[in-house]
Amino acid sequence: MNLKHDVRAVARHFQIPADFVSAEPYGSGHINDTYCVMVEQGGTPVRYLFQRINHTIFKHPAGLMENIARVTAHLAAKIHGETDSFRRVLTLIPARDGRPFYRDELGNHWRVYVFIEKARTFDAVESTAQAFQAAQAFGMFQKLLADLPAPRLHDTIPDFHHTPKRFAALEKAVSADASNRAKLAKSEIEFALRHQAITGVLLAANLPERVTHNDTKFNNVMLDDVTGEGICVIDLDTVMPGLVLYDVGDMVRTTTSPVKEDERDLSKVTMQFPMFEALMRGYFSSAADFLTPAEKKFLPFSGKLITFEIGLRFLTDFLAGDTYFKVHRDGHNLDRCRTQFKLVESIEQQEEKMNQLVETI
Ligand code: ADP
Ligand code: GN1
Ligand code: MG
Repeated sequence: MNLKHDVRAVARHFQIPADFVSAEPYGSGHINDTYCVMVEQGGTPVRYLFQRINHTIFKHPAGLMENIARVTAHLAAKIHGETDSFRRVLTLIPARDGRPFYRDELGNHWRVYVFIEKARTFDAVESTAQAFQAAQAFGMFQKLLADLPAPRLHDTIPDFHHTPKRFAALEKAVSADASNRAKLAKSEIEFALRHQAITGVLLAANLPERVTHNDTKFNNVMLDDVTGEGICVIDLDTVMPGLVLYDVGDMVRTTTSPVKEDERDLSKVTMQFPMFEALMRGYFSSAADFLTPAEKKFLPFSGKLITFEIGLRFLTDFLAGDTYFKVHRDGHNLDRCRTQFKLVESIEQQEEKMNQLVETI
């Protein structure tokens, strides 16, 4: 297969005592370039996960990797001795020079992880048990990182979840209309403008800053093939100081609708209440002891806000000409925006019931 990058050459720069066999593009992430690499170690095939960090989006890859090295070391120390501990946290393979990444001659930054075997990610949720497991794993991730020693982690993308700034970026993209696409997204733009009032709510609520994941998409947790357990939280580029509600909101966004983020049949997009309930129960099973009453109160709202925020980002990128998220077809970002806004509506319709549920858990 003809790959975009010479992964075999990259592999030589990591501490992998084995012969390179093959590499293939892997996963469905929107940001990095991911490869599954097969090597042969003493006659046995072994897989590794290679990633090229998107440095257009992550401007300081070395600082980002410093975050990831600290976070994974902290998690590994905490779960040391548990069954299967080596599958419960991402493990970085150092480069030959001992750093947690390799910078190639083109300026690309590469990292390598141990491949988590016998587990997989899903782009759409299939059962309440999966929703419970994902939320429990993300809650545990936050809990284990609550005592990460100083210094503060780097902000890998400043204001990542600053919804008012995301809203302002949309307004700018609408007036610039760089790709002459605003006429194709009239009702979505109107929907966005109608919802401006919700953008500043969490920022005004004076909630505690914690170490959070910030990209808790359902496909960023690996579920064990045999037990279904949420075994490992992955995609750590955005682990940085944030609000736990950003994580909860993104779980609600990606784990309550039965279809993928880019589904075109909007009649299928809906916030399934049993999935929300499973998420909340899973999240409380690991996070209940550190949540404050104010954080708890905003759990359902966070689902609406983060779904709206990502919808804004898809719409902004559509208007700007698809410069941020990887797209695979015309109108892909607009399709993604539509599912998000449909989900916001579905959450609005059920928000009272969602609030009532949270009060009873
Ligand atoms: P992106 O930022 O582009 O979303 P991810 O880090 O989420 O990239 O990786 C993309 C996909 O690769 C994941 O959804 C997952 O299926 C797979 N993956 C990532 N890390 C590992 C790993 N250590 N072991 C096995 N699979 C992995
Ligand atoms: C991106 O990397 P990935 O595909 O897990 C994005 C998230 C969005 C998500 C939408 C760094 O996540 O913020 O919510 O797409 N990551 C970054 O699917 O922007
Ligand atoms: Mg991902």
